This record gives sequence, structure tokens and C-alpha cells, in this order.
Amino acid sequence: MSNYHPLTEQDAIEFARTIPNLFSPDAELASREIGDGNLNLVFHITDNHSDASVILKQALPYAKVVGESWPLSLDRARIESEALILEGELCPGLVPKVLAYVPELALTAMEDLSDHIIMRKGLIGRETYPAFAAHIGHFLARTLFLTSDLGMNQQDKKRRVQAFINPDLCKITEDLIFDDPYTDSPNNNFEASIQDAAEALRSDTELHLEVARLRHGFLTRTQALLHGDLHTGSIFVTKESTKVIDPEFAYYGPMGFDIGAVLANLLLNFAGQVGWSENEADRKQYRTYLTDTVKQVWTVFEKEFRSLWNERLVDRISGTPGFQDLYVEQVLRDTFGYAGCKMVRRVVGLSHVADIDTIPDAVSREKAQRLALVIGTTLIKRHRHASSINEMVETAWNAVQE
Ligand code: SR1
Ligand code: MG
Repeated sequence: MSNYHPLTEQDAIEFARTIPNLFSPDAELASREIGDGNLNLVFHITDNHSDASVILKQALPYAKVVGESWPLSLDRARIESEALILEGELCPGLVPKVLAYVPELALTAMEDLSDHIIMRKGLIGRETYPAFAAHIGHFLARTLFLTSDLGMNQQDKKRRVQAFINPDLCKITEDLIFDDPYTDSPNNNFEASIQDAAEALRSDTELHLEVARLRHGFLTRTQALLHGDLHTGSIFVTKESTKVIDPEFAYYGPMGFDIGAVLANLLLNFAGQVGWSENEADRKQYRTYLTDTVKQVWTVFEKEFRSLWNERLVDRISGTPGFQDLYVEQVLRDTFGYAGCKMVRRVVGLSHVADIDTIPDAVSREKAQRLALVIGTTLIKRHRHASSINEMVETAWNAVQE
């Protein structure tokens, strides 16, 4: 990586010109660094005289959100580009096209999705996305089944586990999701108004026992190739289209971690509705949309996962009657647990969500934070006994007080 240097906006233009068949030689290009995430530079390159455009994403050798004191491997750019290419093969149309990957610069050029909106922004604006549940359920079923020992050659799968070893990014998850919120960590970040609730997380040993189980699963189970950070900020949407981006946290882990991430982020927005809805009727209506979406995502996932199992299972003895039901039940239980962990970390941990943090009114914001914590901790505590997605929806609605 000796030629590595962070690009300037001008460097980005010069690189964009080298991508074959994209811009005409005399194109007048403009470049803007638009990265608003925690880790990377993102350049949006446009042609002043045509519709041609491209996104260049460059990994920095440290976590941008913290600074150079938190070094991070540039190999995550390789992992991201390889994951995007694989996801594109398994789920055509559901990820941006990769146009180039330059290892020395940790740089990926990809399709510009500016005609889409980041789903989190859309949900904060109380938009609805009728195609989303079917798309993401399909994405989850195919990426998880077809990268697991159930759906691909098991020797190749071991080689793929090796290719997606992602220690630095996994460490972020292990600390920020499965440890910091349950101790007095300097990484934590929460408002003084919920100090009591944050402290309660630290002394709840029943909760810690369940988080320890989930953390151990994350550390040790190479079940399927995960996206690894599938929150609503990693999903672009329109009413008709869904595009999953940013799989730099990709690694082999428990399937429920990805499904739980999607559902947790819908429920974080559910919690935030105390601050976004005009009145009780509006609030109930939008929350119903969110919990219907939670149910649909799981239902589509389960249906397609079972079809893949029935049609493409590669493991003879896993075809024993009864094993599919046991397996799906375990994925559901993991989904509950990981969804709960994802909710808790976004309230008291280092990195929050705008669905709650940007609620202008402090009283509503506090209510949203407390609601997210109640839903999250309940899901964690109940996860080993879950038997239907309806129980997740009931958990959310039963926690509502306003
Ligand atoms: C230091 S990175 C913080 C968070 O940003 C990413 O989106 C992941 O969710 C990570 O945990
Ligand atoms: Mg990201």
C-alpha cells in the first residue's frame, strides 16, 4: 500500500477520467467530497454537460469519526468491493455496480445512486417504501443461504471465510455493540437525562448473560457471509427500488445479525416517532407501517430461505425432516437478540441514529431513547424463547406509553 494517499477532490477527478467508457475525454468534471459516515472519504464526480457521474469511495487508514488514534486496516476496501460484487451476482439490481477497485489507493468506483435517498432520511421524513420489504427479504434470503454451508460448496465456503476475515471492523462491532453499552466505557455517549437508564444497563446481570451469548455467537459462528452493518443508513431507496451499500463490515457470522440490523433500525424509527409525528393518529399510522414492514421483511426472508433450502440444499443430512424448522427457529431467535443489541448501542454507545438524535424537542427525544432501550433490552432478554415475528411487533407496541 506504499502508493496510498488520501485523495483530494482534484485527484478524484483525475482518477475518474481513467475509468473506461464513463466520461468523454473533454468532459468538464466537478468533484465534491460528500462522505457523512464514520469511516471513509466519498467523492461524487459529475459531468457539467452530461448525465454521466460516479461515486469514488476511499478508505482512510483510521476511523474518521474518532481520528488517527483509531487505526483501521485499508483491507476493508477490498472486502467491501468483493462483497458488493458477490452480492450483485446473488441479487442483481440490489447493490450498486462496481466499476473499478484500486487496492493501492483502497479505492472503489461505483454506480452513482443520487436518484435514490438514504432510507434513514426517508423514514425520518415519514415516507413509505412499498417495494422495500420484498427486496430486502430477498436480499437477506439469497445472500445468507447461498453463502452458507447449506447453499454452496463447503470447501469453497471455508476459502471464502478466509477471504472475508475482517478483524478491525469486527472489533468495532464487538466493542461498540456487545461490550461498551454494558460497562462504563469512555466510548459511550448518551444524554444526561437518561443517565439512570444507562446505569441500569451496567448492573443488569440477566441482560449481560444474554448479551454474552450473542457476543459469543458473533465471535465464533461462521454461518454465512454477512453485510455486517445493514442499518437504514446502508440502504438507498426509492418507492420502486432498493440498493444495499457499504458492506465494509462484511465477514462470516450469524445470519440473525444482518436480519436483526434491518429490523432494529425500523424499530429505532418506531421509537423516534414520538418526536416526528404531528399527532397520535399519525404516529399510530406510521408506526403500524413500520411494524408491518418488520413482519413482511421476516416473512419474505423465511419464505425465500425455505424455498432455497427445498431447491438448492447441498448438505445431505441437513435435509432430514425437521431440521429446516429448527434452523429457521434459531435464525429467528438470533434475529431478536441481535436486533435488541443494535437498538441499545444506538442510544448509549458511540454512534447514534438521526431518527432519535435529531428530534428537536428534548422531552420527546428522551422518551424516544427510553422507548428504544425498553424495546431493545426486552428483545435481548426474550430472544431465546422467540417463536414468531409477531412477538417482536408486540414487544414494540407493548413498550409504547405515549
Ligand atoms: C467507529 S464506526 C461506528 C459505527 O459506524 C458504522 O456504521 C458501524 O455501525 C459502526 O459500529
Ligand atoms: Mg457504513
